[in-house]
Amino acid sequence: MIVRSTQDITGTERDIQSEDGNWRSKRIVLGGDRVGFSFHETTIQAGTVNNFHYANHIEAVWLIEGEGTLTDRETGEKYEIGPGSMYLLNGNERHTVEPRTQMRMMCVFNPPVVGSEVHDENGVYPLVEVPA
Ligand code: 9YT
Repeated sequence: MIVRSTQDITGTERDIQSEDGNWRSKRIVLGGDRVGFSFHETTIQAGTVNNFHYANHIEAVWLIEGEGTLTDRETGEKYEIGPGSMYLLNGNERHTVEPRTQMRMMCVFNPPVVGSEVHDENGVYPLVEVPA
């Protein structure tokens, strides 16, 4: 069994800030834990525009706090999301998150994020294998 708390993660290499300062993510479970998924708490600043594309990963997001607009850039469809909303990127969709108030969300990635990934210029994470 693994037990962790926010205090164990805050300020460590598991606590990631985006280069533009728009979001911060605490990576609670990572590939190195060898359970087949990673689990993150992400906060995104109000008033920001965030283009994401996880080309190599499926992501589920459960929004706990904050509200704003989610745009599926594959279809142009827009969704108003708030506490209790979930979105599942089961088609590796390019998408944009625009919080009107600060969002806090719990995110699951399959395959797991290993921890060293940074977004490339397209907002894509490379697929990084967990070392054997
Ligand atoms: C909202 C969202 O896509 N979060 C993903 C996780 C976060 N960007 C991270 O941990 O890198």
